[in-house]
Amino acid sequence: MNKIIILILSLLGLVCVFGQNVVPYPQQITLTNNCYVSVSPGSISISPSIQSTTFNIAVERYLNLFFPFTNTSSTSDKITLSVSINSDDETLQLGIDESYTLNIAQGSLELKSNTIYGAMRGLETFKQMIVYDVTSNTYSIQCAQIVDYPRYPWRGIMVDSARHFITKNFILHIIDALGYNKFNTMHWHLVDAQSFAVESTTYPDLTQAAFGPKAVFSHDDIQEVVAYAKTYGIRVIPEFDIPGHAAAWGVGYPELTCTCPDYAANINNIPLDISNPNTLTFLQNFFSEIAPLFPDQHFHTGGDELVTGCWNEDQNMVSWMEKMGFSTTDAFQYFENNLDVTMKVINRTKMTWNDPIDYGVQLSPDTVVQVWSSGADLQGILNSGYKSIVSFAWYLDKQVPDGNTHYEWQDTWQDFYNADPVNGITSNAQNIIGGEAAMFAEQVSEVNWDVRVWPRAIGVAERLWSSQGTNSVTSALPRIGAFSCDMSRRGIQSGPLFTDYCPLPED
Ligand code: CP6
Repeated sequence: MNKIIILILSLLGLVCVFGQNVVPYPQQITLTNNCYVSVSPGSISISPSIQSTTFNIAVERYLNLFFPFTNTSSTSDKITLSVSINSDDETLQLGIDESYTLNIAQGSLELKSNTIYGAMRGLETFKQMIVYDVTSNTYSIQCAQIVDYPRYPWRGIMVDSARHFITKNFILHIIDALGYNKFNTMHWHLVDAQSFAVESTTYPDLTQAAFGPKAVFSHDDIQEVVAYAKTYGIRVIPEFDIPGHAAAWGVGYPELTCTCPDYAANINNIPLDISNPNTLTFLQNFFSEIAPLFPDQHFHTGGDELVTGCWNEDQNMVSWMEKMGFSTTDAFQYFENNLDVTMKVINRTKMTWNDPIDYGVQLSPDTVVQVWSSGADLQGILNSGYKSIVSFAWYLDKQVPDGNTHYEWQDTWQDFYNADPVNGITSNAQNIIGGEAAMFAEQVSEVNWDVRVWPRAIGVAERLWSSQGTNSVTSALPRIGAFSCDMSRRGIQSGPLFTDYCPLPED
């Protein structure tokens, strides 16, 4: 009976939210007409083929997400989602297999993947396939066959907890939202000019530059964040932004940073004093302490917006560069080379922003370069053979991206959605390994983080996961709108894209 009502309503166009609402849109989705599986709170159980504590956490999470409205008008037959996972290898690293297939038919729900991480992506899709109908107060899933895998292996958001401290709990909340969007990378911009919020046992005075005694991530906090992220298949990449943006290092250890009165008005301008060999030793010791907390292979060392004018004004730097016969570019090169040695010591692959290359510095060929400047720069960097992460079109702190014709309160999500990494790229596109939206947080704290990031970053999530041809703003609009509503039901303050009705469970 309910099925008939649903069918009639959908024909009338009153309900237009069936099945196709998955975000990011799957690579292949074949829907079966007039076939719906009725489900209701408590009717679905999940049976994985392997025993995995990590995956079980994801299973429990999704069982709690399937039915936001519990006071429904009907019950339905019990049904099991059988999850078969080929490998119990839980290694989480760049390029892991995140593919899955989902088969939804009358009396049979099947999810298949090669890894627990693929199965997690499939659970998210399955959750999104469960559609609540507000009129009949029932849930159903349209029968479908889904074959899905990501377009890019690196899909991230940069979280800046240095401009405003973000509590550990809010970091976990951010990770929830990333997982819902099938992002797999949290790039954690931990230290910048304004604060140093990472506990160090080797150099305890570093946290003199924290905003306050509670505004510090302990080693335990970091381990908890990394472990939590793993239950979503999310890698956590730390960034320590050097040699520029380094003022915070100098609060507890003044000998580490430069003195340049002409530039000091902007705290972002203060770089490390690299003329002192102790600075390099200090960094190596500190990174050796911190790296084990971040098991991912990649380690971001910033490199952006170095103010060489400050180097040219600092007495120690000036006499050292003279002694070495170094230009500021040579000095920068020397520093990046030294960081490469440190990366070998801590067994990590370096990642930087594109700026060293702009300065004429040669990065080691395995460096992952995150491009925040422009597509023209990206093309050159790809041609030089560097694996690249695209960010320039996805600056969440800019109210309106360059060339934008929309207003913040209307359609800026479209600019994020339309920014395909390969736009304007004519060669070596295979060196693009993904992208990241960046939330630099000078004017963002926990108060406005969600609404500044979402729903715009949903567009980035789809751009990085879905096929290149999934690029119609018109067809994405109702789908992403419905998903944004779904996120708000899950406690993420993601705003609407257009007029719609998004009742929350407590309404
Ligand atoms: N902070 C740091 C920032 C920015 C960068 N690095 C930034 C600069 C210009 C824009 C957005 C962000 N706030 N450390 C550059 C990567 Cl438009």
